[in-house]
Amino acid sequence: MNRLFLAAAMLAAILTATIPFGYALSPATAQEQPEHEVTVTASDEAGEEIPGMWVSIRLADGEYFGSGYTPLVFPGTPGETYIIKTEDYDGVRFQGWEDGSTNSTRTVTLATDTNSTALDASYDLGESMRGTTPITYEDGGPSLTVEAAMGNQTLNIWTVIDRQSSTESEATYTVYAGNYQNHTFASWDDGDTNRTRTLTISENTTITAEYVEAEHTIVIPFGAFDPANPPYEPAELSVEKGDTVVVHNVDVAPHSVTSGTGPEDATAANAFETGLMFEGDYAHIETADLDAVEYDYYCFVHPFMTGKLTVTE
Ligand SMILES: [Cu+2]
Repeated sequence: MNRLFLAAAMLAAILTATIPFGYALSPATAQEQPEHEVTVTASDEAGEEIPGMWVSIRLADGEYFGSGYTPLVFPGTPGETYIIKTEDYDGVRFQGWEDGSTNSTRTVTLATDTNSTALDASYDLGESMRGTTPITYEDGGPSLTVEAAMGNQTLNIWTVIDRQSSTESEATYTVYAGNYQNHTFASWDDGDTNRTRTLTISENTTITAEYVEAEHTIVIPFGAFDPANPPYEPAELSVEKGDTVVVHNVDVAPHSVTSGTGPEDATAANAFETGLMFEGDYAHIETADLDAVEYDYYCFVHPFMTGKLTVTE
């Protein structure tokens, strides 16, 4: 079974079970019962749901509210305005919303006479193919097979193959290798270290993404939702620029690692953001594009949870 579909199905089940009365995404709604449930889904041209598209949400004043992968459900406040932004993902490109609007950033004011809002973003899959390894793009010209391994262990990782062009004798593909649990992408078997790469082939070809254990881990420990308990372990971590930090939520509550000092920070989530992480979830923070400075971070579900990540040259 497709791992992402499975994850999305589980996520949907957890969201349905957890969100309506369990917690709120921001302090603004924490004091109130959520009265209005907002669902953001993604679908392709044929109307098939696409799980795993990244969506972020801000309040009308620009304050960061939260983010996560579709299908995303969040408790909203009637009458409140939310700014919802979709992101393209390699060959998968945003097309428009179910109301016909085509701006990837959408402003929605929640009605006061209904208690749910369903938003659906449609995407053009183009010539792309999404799935878990091993996966083969085969359509006329030379085929490309993507595999993944750590040592001699075969991995089933999330990947996207985007076909740029093809003839009978030659094809050009862009491929992407995602991170997986506590594994981090190291290189392709031909030595290329770009996570996203474009290659032109003239015969059927197999390439393997090679993984290593991530250099650093931040665990969100059991009980982290309680201010009396440690929020992150370690709460302060120093890494070398380029290292990957794996975040693992072992708590029963959903959490995030969001850069910034808190929801009122205008730069919140600008440097890094895991999105909403449920029990058992992993996320990865890539530091190659960060500055060599100290970053504060917090949890957008529980802003009292804070930590520091220091990046050194
Ligand atoms: Cu939290």
